[in-house]
Order: sequence, then C-alpha cells, then structure tokens
Amino acid sequence: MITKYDDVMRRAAELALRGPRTGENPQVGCILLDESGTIVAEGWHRGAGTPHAEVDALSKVDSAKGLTAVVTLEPCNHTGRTGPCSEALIAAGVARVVYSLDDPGVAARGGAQKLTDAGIDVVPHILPGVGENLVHRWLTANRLGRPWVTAKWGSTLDGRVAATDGTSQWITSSESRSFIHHLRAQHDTIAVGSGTVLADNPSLTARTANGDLFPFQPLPVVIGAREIPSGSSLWSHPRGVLHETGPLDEILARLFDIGVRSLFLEGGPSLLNSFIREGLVDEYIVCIAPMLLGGTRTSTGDLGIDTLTQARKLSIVETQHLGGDIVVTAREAH
Ligand code: AOF
Ligand code: ZN
Repeated sequence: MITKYDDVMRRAAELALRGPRTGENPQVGCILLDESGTIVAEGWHRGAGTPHAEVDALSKVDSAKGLTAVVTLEPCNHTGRTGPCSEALIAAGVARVVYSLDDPGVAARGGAQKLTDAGIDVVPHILPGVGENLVHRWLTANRLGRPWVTAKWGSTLDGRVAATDGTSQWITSSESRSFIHHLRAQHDTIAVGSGTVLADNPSLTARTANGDLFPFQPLPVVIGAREIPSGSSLWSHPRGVLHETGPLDEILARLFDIGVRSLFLEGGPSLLNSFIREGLVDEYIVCIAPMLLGGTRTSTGDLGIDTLTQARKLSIVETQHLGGDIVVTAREAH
C-alpha cells in the first residue's frame, strides 16, 4: 500500500544513516511535518547516551504543537540512558506519530500504546521493510543474544585463498581492500584467530587508502589459545586488544554482555571454519578475484556437511564489481 508518508519515511531512513552503525543502539531517524506536510525539522540518533532521534528533532523547533512526527522506529517507552520518547512527544503536543518498525525491546516497547492512550493519532508500520532493513543487524543481535557476525574472505575464482606455498598477498584488488577497510569501521569488533596473529602480524586497524586511521576503530579480538607475541602490531592498536579463549558461542555471549553488537571475522581459515560449522555467521562478504590457483588452500574446509541436502543455504543480498573483482554479500536465513 502506498501512503502519503512513504517518501518522508525514506528520508527519515536516510537521516538515520547519519548516526553510527556501531554500538549498542539502533540507527533511528525522525522528521517533523507541519499540517501541510512540509518538513520543519529533521533528527537522528548519534549513538548510546545521546538524545534519541525524536528528541533531537523536537529540539530543533520552538513548538511542536499539532505537528506530525515520522520515525523509523516505534518511539521508546522507557528510561534508559535517556528518557522515554513517547513522553517527550506527548509533552511537546504532537498531533500524530507515524512509524515504520515496532520496537522489539522488552523494556523499550509500548510507546505506540502510550501515545494512543494520550489521544495522539498513531500510524504504525509505514514501509516496515525500510525500518527493518535499517536495523537488521541490531534486531538479529538482540534476538540471538550475541553480536551480528560478518565473515569476510578473498579468494580466486576457483575458491583458493592462497597458493600452495602459502603466498596470499594480494589476491584481491586494492579497491576490494579499501571496501573491506570501510566495512571494518562499521563493526564494533574485528576478530582473528591466534594462529593468524603469529602468521601475519596484522595491525587490524581500519584505514583509508593512504594509511590514515578512520575516526572509528573496531576493538580487535584475538580468539584461540596461542599467546599474542610481545612484538605483535596489535599491542599498538588504538583500542588495545582483547584475547579470548573457549567455546565460540560463550565468547560471543561474553562480547554481547559488554555491549558488542557486531563482529567482523577476518580469519584465518580454521577460525572461519569453526564459526561456519557452528552456525555463528550471519553475513558473508566474499571478494572473488579473476585468478585461478588450484591446490589445497580452499576458503573453507570440512564444514561437517556430507551430502547436498545438508548444504548451508544462503541468499545473495548484493553483488558489486570492485577493481576487477566481484564482491558477493550473502546472508544466512535465520
Ligand atoms: C527511539 N528513538 O532514536 C532510539 C531508540 O539507553 P537508551 O536510552 O539510549 O535507549 C536505547 C533503546 O531505545 C534501544 O535499545 C531501542 O529500543 C530504543 N532506541 N528509540 O525512540 C531512538 N535510538
Ligand atoms: Zn527513544
């Protein structure tokens, strides 16, 4: 169904993207309309502890009496780090609240009911796919009680990640690598196996093409029993480094408990394999280079799958051409 709020909701979703994709809170956008449907204020959420999108938009008008608020997420109904948006909207005197996605949070939900009880006209579920898509990672992480996991690798067209002698720099194009650095900066954490730290001495920073650090750096997490050597580049990472051992699901649950909502998994192959085997990967980013290597160094090993009916079925959500490579983004359906 097409409604008169669709375009404004799309604009609200664009505003939401101005906020950080990382951290504990969802990206939310809010627009205030006057009676003629003209935009009078735009707001968005800038991350946990800062004003919510609705409060940000309300702060930009002298009076919100009679206005319509268009929000990507149902206004919250709880006092967390900030006060309830439902009450802020009621106190400001808005006439109508239009939103896309219901807030699934046990504490936060109920804003729509509170607004309705206060006599405000509430229009829910406008372009629900837009609101859902915006916070898909946040919804998944909260539902599963573990961070959203994006696994990335670069391989040849025949699925090899290194030559037989182990050489692997560089299979993918510089454009693909620069895309990967942007992706790193969109995750709370970046994980590698302890063997990879020994083999590659990675710095795990998110950098521009000329080596400058992005403003946001994900926290490096090393997983596995081997010690991080004293000479490791990770010791000079601006965020420090976390070293975790034990079952992967327990590590992820611990990370969730300290506020981690997304993890970028960079390898190596055995850690990647374990994550996939245990069904702990939500999204795959695979950079495929126009090259053939043959040999035994394949992107994944034994996934515990014996027959085709047990295959992990994914859906491709995006494909891009980057500097001669094809970059495929695929998701697990869960
Ligand atoms: C909204 N507008 O812009 C956001 C909402 O601890 P707090 O106060 O920051 O609250 C975080 C929760 O509030 C979060 O889990 C989600 O349910 C909701 N986020 N709600 O009305 C916003 N960011
Ligand atoms: Zn709120």
